[in-house]
Amino acid sequence: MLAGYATLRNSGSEAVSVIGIDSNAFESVEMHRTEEVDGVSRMRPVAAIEIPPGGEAVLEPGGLHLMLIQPRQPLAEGDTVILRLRLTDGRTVDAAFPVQRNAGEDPHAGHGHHHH
Ligand SMILES: [Cu+2]
Repeated sequence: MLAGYATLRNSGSEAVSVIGIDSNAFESVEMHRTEEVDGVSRMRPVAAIEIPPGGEAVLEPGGLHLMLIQPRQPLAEGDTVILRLRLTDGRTVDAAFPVQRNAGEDPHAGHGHHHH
């Protein structure tokens, strides 16, 4: 499993929320938030990621992130995967994510390696 990190920007004048993510590159993509509870970090699915008008939502280790489940093909560092973000207003936005090893310290990020 891979974890996805990015900064999502909203240049519009109204808040938008990402309510789902599709990708041809993965069996499924989930949105998660890592929370620390009694010193143990756990991740929980979130239904939406809200981006304020003129603002951004940061997907980062230890916070909001994407779980990229079951790549349809092996991915290597330097590859780019396209994720299609579904927004509350019905729009979709394609975002390109570069594949990196060890993108962060999130305990779940460590599962993102593909061994050949
Ligand atoms: Cu997760």
